[in-house]
Amino acid sequence: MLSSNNNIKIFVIGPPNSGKTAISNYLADLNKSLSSDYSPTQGVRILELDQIIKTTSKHSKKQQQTNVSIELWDCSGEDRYKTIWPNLSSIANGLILVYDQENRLTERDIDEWLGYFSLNEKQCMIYVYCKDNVKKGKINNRIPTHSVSVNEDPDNIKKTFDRFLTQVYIEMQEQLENEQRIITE
Ligand SMILES: Nc1nc2c(ncn2[C@@H]2O[C@H](COP(=O)(O)OP(=O)(O)OP(=O)(O)O)[C@@H](O)[C@H]2O)c(=O)[nH]1
Ligand SMILES: [Mg+2]
Repeated sequence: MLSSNNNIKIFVIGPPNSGKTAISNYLADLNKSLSSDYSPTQGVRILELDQIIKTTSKHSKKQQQTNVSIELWDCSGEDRYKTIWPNLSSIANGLILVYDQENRLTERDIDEWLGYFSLNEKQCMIYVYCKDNVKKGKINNRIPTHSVSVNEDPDNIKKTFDRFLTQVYIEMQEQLENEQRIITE
C-alpha cells in the first residue's frame, strides 16, 4: 500500500510500569505538565510531534531536510490489549520496545513483544528504562538497545530517538520506491 512519507507512526510497547509513558511524554515535551506518579495507560494514547529529518539524497548526494509529523502510539502494557496490536501492525512504521532495567526481558520475551508487529529490524529499537541511575554496559540484544533515564540523561533519549527516526524514514522511503517500481514495471 502506498503511503505518505511525511506522517510517521511509531508504536511504544512493553510491560506495564516499564517507562513507556514517561519516555513518550519526554519526547512530546509533556513532562512539565504531567505528574510523575505512575498511572497505567488505558488502551493507547497518541502523542503528536513535528520534527525535521535530515538525510542525504541517493542521487545528488545533497543534504535534504524534510518536515515530518510523528504520531507516538503510547500503548498499555496490559496483557488484555496484546491481541489488538497485530491488527494495528500494518499502520506502524516503527516500534520502540521499552522495559525496566530492574525487570529485564529475556530474548524470548523480546521476540514475543516484537512478534506482535511484523516490522523488520531496521524499524525497531529497544529502550531499557532506568528510573534512578543508568547502569552502563553492553546489552546483547539483536535489536539496537539503549539504556535511558528521563531524570538523569534525557538528552540521550532525544539523540537516540532522532537517529532511529531517520532510519525509519529511510526505510519507509525505500519501501515506497520498491512499491512504485513494482507498479511501473
Ligand atoms: N519523570 C517522569 N516520570 C514519569 C512520568 N510518567 C510516569 N513516570 C514514572 O515512570 C515509571 C513508569 O511509568 P509509566 O511510564 O507510566 O509506565 P508505562 O510503561 O507507561 O506503564 P503502562 O501504561 O501501565 O503500560 C513510574 O515509576 C512513573 O512514576 C513522567 O511524565 N515523567
Ligand atoms: Mg503508560
